[in-house]
Amino acid sequence: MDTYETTTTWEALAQRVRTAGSILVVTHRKPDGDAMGSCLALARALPQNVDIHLVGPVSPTLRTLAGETPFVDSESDPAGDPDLVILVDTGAWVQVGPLSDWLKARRDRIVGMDHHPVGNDIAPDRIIDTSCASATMMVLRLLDELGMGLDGDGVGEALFTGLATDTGWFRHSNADAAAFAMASRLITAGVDRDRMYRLLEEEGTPGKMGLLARALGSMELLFDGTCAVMQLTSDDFSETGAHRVEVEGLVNQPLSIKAVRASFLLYAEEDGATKISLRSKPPAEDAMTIDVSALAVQLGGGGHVRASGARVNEAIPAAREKLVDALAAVAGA
Ligand SMILES: [Mn+2]
Repeated sequence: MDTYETTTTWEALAQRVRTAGSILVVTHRKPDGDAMGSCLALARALPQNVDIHLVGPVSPTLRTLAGETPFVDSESDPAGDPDLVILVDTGAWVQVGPLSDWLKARRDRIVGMDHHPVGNDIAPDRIIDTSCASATMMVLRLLDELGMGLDGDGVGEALFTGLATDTGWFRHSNADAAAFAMASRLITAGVDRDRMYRLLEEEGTPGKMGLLARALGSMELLFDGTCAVMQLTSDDFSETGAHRVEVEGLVNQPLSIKAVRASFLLYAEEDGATKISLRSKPPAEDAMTIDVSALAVQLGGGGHVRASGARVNEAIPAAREKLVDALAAVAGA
């Protein structure tokens, strides 16, 4: 990994955005609520022609969130030749996947905003702030710098989506005073919290419940019950009729067990590789803390201390062995 730190100022970043004629927004593959919310907020708020290019899959929920705001969901190169590319909610080559060559050819036009601790030198001008609970918090900072604030239809809703989903609806340890202050500002500006909760959390499918049942059924507790490991095979997806994007959130369930300090979900991707979601609890008295971002990096992925992800180019049993080996070094002592 490259040295990953802030290389510009908000003033300079805002100036580059202000003077660009056309803008393309890109984010990590398989966009989550924060990635999508960041892209939508920029497209809805900025006065220029702003295109959004995503590498999917994009969940039905996030499609609903996008509503009338257009976006492209494709592994092909973006169309056109924008003056400026804004890379948001990631800065890692592995996360932008099929867009890598296209981005490399436009390096001097890329600016970045990210709240992850690990990344690459993709955007020469970037702001990295791991204290931000969500990337949408950084987008709001940019909009404030540009003097736009929350003006624009659906901007507040898009920003709220990133904040709410990346904090687990204000339950995770990153839901700090700044996160609540931003939520307060958004709700004061008219964001309908109840409507957002319904839209994001209560419009799921029976298939997702089926996946949850199978994930919980597969759960094993390792290292004196401190680590929960669950898995979902290709058959689990085909037999429940659930889509891969519907695993979101399932990994958090075992954290409700008192002794569990970290939870892991391995699931089979369509190409046979294994995706691993990693979560851990914040520090507590007399309890071990597990930095899952360090584990994820060992497995070729990355993320935050309490929430990370990795993709291993092997089937579940081999990926699981790698995970448990890495875990033994921190939890098995
Ligand atoms: Mn994020």
